[in-house]
Amino acid sequence: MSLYGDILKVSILLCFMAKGNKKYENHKFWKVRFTSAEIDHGYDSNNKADPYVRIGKKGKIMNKWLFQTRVKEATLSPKWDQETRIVVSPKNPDYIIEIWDQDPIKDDFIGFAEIKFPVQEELQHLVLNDRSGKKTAVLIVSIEEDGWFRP
Ligand SMILES: [Ca+2]
Repeated sequence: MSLYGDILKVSILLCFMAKGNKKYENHKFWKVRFTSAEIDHGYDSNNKADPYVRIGKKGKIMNKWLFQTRVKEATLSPKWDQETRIVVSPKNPDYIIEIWDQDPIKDDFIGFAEIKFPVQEELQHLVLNDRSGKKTAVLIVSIEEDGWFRP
């Protein structure tokens, strides 16, 4: 009884595993490194900004934010050198990167860029625009493939 029971259990388990793997079929890890930025003009009274970057998955209604850098205070040439690893599904290849200026009450939006995976160039000079399409910053970001995602 126990042998057949075990075979049954193993079969069910394998079945679930196959299903689980199928769900994540062709999902890849990507390493995203935020190096630095050059911001075109100031957002604070000192004519500087306190910039940080965030990356998220583009959504129909809301973006899902996955990672945010530290805030660099009073600079238009922030250097973060921070890295994150994200899992990208081929069905949802659209991501968004934003730069914000941190403020005590309400942060100021500086600019954004959209990226689509797979990304071809490893080192990217991303031009970020404000919501009216005017260039506000250039972001140096390195985006590279980092293997298959195996849950
Ligand atoms: Ca500020």
